[in-house]
Amino acid sequence: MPSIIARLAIAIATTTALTMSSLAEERVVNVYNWSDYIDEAVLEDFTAETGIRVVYDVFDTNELLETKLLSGGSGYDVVVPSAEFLARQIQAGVFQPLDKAKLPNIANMWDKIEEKLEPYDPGNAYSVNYMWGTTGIGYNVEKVTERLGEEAPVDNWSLVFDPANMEKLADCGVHFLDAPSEMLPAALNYLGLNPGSTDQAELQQAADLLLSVRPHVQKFHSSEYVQALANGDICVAIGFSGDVFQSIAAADEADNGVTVAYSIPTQGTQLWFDQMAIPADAPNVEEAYEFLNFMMKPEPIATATNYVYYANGNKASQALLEEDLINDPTIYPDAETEAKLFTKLPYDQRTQRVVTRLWQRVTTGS
Ligand code: N2P
Repeated sequence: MPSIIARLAIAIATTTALTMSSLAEERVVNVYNWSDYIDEAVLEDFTAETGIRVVYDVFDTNELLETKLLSGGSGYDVVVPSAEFLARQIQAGVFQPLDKAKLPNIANMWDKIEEKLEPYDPGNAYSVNYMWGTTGIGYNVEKVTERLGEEAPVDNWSLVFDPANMEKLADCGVHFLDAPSEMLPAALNYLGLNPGSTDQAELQQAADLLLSVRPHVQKFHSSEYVQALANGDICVAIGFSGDVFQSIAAADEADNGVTVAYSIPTQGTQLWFDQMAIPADAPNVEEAYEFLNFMMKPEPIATATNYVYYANGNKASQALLEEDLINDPTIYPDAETEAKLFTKLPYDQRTQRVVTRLWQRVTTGS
C-alpha cells in the first residue's frame, strides 16, 4: 500500500500530465476576414477534419486591418487584405513568404487569377486568393423607379454622382462605402479620368465630386448596407458585388416586398482580389498553413462561394458552383463585362497622405 504522500504525488503527476496533454491537443487558428464572407459550415468542416478550432473575427475596411497589421502583434494567423493593400504590406515586412510545399492544394488554383495577382504579389509568394469581385451599385428597384422613373440610370455612375439624381434619392437613403481606395477611383472613372490617378489636382476633382453629392449621402459605411438594402431601410448603396447579392437573397427570403438589384456601371468599375496571407508574427503558423490548404480544396471554397455570391480563385471549385452563379456575368464576368473592369495598384506614400486627407474632408464634409 503506497503511503499517502506517494499517492498524492501520483495524483498530482496524473493531473499535470492530463492538463499538459489537453493543452497540447488544443490547436487553434486565429482568422481575421471580411464580414459576410463565409458560410460558418465551412469553418465547422475545417475543425471536424483537422481538430483545429477557428477563432474568427471580422472587419469591413482594409484600413482597419492595416492598422492592426502595421502595429504588429495582432495575434492573427490568417488575414485577408485586398491585393492592393497586401502589396504594400508585403513591402512593410508584415507577412511571411509561403512555403508552397505545405500547400499541395495550390494545384487547384486558377492560373487566370494568379496572373492578375502578379503585379501585387509576384509569384504569389506571400498570398493565395480567397475571393474576388467588383464594386458597383446596389439598389431598390421600386423606390429608385418611383423617384427617377423607368429610365432611371441604374447602371450608370450618374445615379450616385450626379447631384440632381442624388437629391431625389436622398429621402429613401443612400450609403457610400467608407473606403477612399474604392470611392476615389470610382469618381475619377466617372469624370473620364484615370481611376488610378495619383495627380493631386485630379484627386481633388474626384473629392470635389464626392463633396457635391455628400449632403445626400446618409452614411459612409462598408457593411451596414447589406441589411439596410434587404429590409428597405435604404434604396441605394455603392457596395461590393457579393454583399449586394446577399441583400437580394435576404429580401427574397424575407418575402418583404423589397426587390434589390446589382449593377456594374457602364463606365466600368474596379475589380479587386482578397488574399489570404500569414503575418510574420503569427502565433500558430502550422495551423495557418492547414487552414489555407483546406480553403484551397474545391468543396469548402465552392460552399463559401455558393453562400456569399463572390467569385473565387479556385478553378477546381467551378464544377461545384450553383449554375446561376457561375453563369452570372456580374459574378463571373464574361468578356464584355471584363473589358469594363479596371484594377488598381497601391498608392505611393505621398499620394496616400493626400488621399487620406481628402477622404477625411469628404466624410466629415469640412
Ligand atoms: C465582403 C466584402 C469583401 C469585399 N463582405 C472587399 N474587397
